[in-house]
Amino acid sequence: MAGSQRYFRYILFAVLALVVIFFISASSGVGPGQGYTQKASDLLKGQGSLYQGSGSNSVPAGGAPDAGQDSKVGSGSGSNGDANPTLDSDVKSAAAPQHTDPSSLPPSTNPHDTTSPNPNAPSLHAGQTPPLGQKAPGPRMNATFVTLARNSDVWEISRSIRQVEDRFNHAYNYDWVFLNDADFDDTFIKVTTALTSGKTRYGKIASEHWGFPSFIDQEKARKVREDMHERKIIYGDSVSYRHMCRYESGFFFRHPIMLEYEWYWRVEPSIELFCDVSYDPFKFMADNKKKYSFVLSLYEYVETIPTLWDSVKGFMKAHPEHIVADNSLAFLSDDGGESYNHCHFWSNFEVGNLDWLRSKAYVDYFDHLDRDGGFFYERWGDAPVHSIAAGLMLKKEEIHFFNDIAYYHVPFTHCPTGEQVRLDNKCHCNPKNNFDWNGYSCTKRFFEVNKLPLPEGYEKEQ
Ligand SMILES: Nc1nc2c(ncn2[C@@H]2O[C@H](COP(=O)(O)OP(=O)(O)O)[C@@H](O)[C@H]2O)c(=O)[nH]1
Ligand SMILES: [Mg+2]
Repeated sequence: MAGSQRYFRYILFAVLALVVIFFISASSGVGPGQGYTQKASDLLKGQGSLYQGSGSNSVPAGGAPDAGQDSKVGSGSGSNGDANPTLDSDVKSAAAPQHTDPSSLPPSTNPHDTTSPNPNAPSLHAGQTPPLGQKAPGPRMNATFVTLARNSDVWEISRSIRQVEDRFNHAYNYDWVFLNDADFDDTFIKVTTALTSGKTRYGKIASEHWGFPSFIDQEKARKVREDMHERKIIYGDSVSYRHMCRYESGFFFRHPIMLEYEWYWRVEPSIELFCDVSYDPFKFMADNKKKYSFVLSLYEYVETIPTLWDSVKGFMKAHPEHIVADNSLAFLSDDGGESYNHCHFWSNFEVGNLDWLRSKAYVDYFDHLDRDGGFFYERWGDAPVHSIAAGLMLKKEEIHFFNDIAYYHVPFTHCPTGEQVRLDNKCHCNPKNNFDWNGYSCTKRFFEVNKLPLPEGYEKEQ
């Protein structure tokens, strides 16, 4: 009896030892984003459902919730026609949104801390993207990809999705929201659902968000389109392009489906991603208190926005309370705000914070611009509209340049500066095509305004 008790004690001891070894190895395992994961999981304790409060019961300004094909659920998970669906269980485990409160993080004092790639952050070591089929460890943000598209864009958006999935999302499985002013057809839904690893959702845009507001003089708008057509201004005669720009400027973040999220990554048809994204950009944004980001910047085509800055000045006068002290006015203007230098972040790529776009400051700004009519009497693009907002209403350090996200949208390429970054991230872009240090880019100005050190090796890539 004494002998069998001894054996029992040995076995108990061995089991305990195994449990201890398991916990030690689990907590010291090396994986992408490991440092962040540890820190964030502490922060996440007790905050799991905060994101639900980000407006999911609201309706968009100006009316009833959007009608249409909300929430067709992809990834073979069946479909759900509710306007505010609950996540089904297998999707939930893959993409369970969680909320990190960035304000609880200590402020950074080192400029490198908030650059990407960050040479001081061991957790962001490149080249560690999990192999296809393997999930990245750690929490997920309450985030989604978002694409505005027509049914005819299906094959072009498929190319984009495939690249985003292969380079990043296969390991993270974030949701993907598709928005359209018409009903999505079966082919679009079938093909895009098959390509994405997270949940897909399809929303129809409310007609009041995609049309002429009542205060627009149709005759005046028509004459402008004719004139722009004569002057061969790109998309100058297009009504739908104007609706698109206005929608991206003022409404996509208020679509009922988008109200459920805190972060978005905008993806357009026919883009390319040339490098692995070996960490979670949403989490990077949250952890570093970023609200808006870009990969390419350039000068806007002046003919499309002749009076945009006048309208912005009107807004600044009417709402001085929305202009933050430590802003990026110097990125937008060379004369202290008298005139616009036309620099803007190219908004076909954006990773940003939806709560900021839904803030009173941004909505007041959009409403002011909208009333001035330039979306129809000129051809204001959402890129300068977003950029000016970010430049005036965000603190400098809340805007982020992702050097390590390599990107192409016709006709410009952002290929990361620095050979090691490109090798680590398995990039296939030619650094000679990088637009950043070209005279038509505003990226160098962004670095100057923010007093950031230029990325290593930029001189060789000018
Ligand atoms: N649903 C819908 N999407 C549109 C329409 N026009 C453009 N888009 C989308 O809006 C985004 C910008 O349009 P795009 O043609 O790429 O403009 P560009 O990048 O400025 O040349 C893309 O995601 C398009 O798919 C439209 O009339 N309806
Ligand atoms: Mg495009």
